[in-house]
Amino acid sequence: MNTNRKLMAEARRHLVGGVNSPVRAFGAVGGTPPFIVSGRGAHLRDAAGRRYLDFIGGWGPHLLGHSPAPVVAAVRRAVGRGTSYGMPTPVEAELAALVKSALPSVEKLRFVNSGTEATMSAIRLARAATRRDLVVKFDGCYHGHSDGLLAGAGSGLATFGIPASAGVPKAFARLTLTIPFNDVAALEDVFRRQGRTIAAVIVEPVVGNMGVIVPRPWYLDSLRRITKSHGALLIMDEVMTGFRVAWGGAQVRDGIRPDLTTLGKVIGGGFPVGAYGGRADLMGLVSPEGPVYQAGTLSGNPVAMVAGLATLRALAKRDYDALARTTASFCARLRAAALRSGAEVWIGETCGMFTIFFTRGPVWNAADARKSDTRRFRRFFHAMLKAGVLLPPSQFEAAFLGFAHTKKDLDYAVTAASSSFREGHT
Ligand code: KE4
Repeated sequence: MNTNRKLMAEARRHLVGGVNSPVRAFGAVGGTPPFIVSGRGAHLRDAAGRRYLDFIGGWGPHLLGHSPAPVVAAVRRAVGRGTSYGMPTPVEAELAALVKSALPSVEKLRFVNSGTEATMSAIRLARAATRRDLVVKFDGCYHGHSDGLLAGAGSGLATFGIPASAGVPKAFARLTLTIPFNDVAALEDVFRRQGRTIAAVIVEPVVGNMGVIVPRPWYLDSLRRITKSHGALLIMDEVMTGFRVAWGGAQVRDGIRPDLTTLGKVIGGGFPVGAYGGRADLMGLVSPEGPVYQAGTLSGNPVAMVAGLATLRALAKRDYDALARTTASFCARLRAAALRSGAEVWIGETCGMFTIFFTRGPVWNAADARKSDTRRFRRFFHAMLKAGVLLPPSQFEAAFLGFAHTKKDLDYAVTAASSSFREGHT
């Protein structure tokens, strides 16, 4: 039995599915995941010594690539002084100030340990601030695994949500309305019916969790206008897009000012960090200043804060316009390769992230994305893996491209994709 299979057999003895997050188990593509032992730049190495060109990037944190020198050095110094104190440390305010300097809508913030904690807390805050209970989310968007956000679309548009996971009480799911992304009529309809009871709309400003689906040009403006006119808060979930699609995230790039923002992934540089923040009058409702309780033993952990600070300081010097151009030209080459091989694909892309949907497209929402041929994706995924290119193991996930991917890496990926499109085509 090969090394990764042996490791998976052992892992399964102790860990559910052998993993600590479901997508890593390769359920959607089959086979055994590589057990990774090291990462450097855009490459990973598994326990069998195999090297991979990595487009998972830790699911988003590694915009600088793996083990970036300034982050490793900063963490080494920090961890030698201690790991966590349960008391305030200077570095927490330093990182918060840097985050605020990039996102003007964030006047005050709170660090937590994951994107899930960030969105869960932002929703509790929105409900307290508006004294309303309902939350609107979008089909295909994922905001972490808190009960209320594991709700799917009910029978018809804008009907009350139904649980999207076992263990979520119907009563919780009913408080979440799920409607299609990029559909202003559906948004207007839900506000016409429930406007006075909607506390907030939470949105991925570029959807990454259905594969990459970009907003239509007018969509986010409509979202801002409609929420404002009904007294509902707009929560922009930038856990994935924050500090990735632009230094200021999608909100600065696309000129939308949300009431609250959630962050994660990049801001921890690979360490467990999430954050929620926004208007000072709203954040002032959070304990200890206000009645909204939220807490965390390791929130603002100094080692994680140092990793985040070193990461953002390095990113502040990088050229995001160049990364956007690199992403666009890479995706154009993938489209051309697919066309040459006769594979019908739609590629959703934005700076630093992309998804190859095996469908003619266009893909403007989750229903479009679900038309993809997941068997074709599975064959393509494994052909790329055989060539040493590691894509996210699901048709409905974003692939991540960062500052560590060199021209040589991307040339190699295009060559591998050309033959993988052909293989998948048979
Ligand atoms: P975490 O709790 O996983 O740190 O963050 C939840 C979350 C919130 N909001 C957005 C927009 C997210 O993308 C995520 C988490 N993203 C997934 C990737 N699809 C994490 C990967 C995983 O679940 O293992």
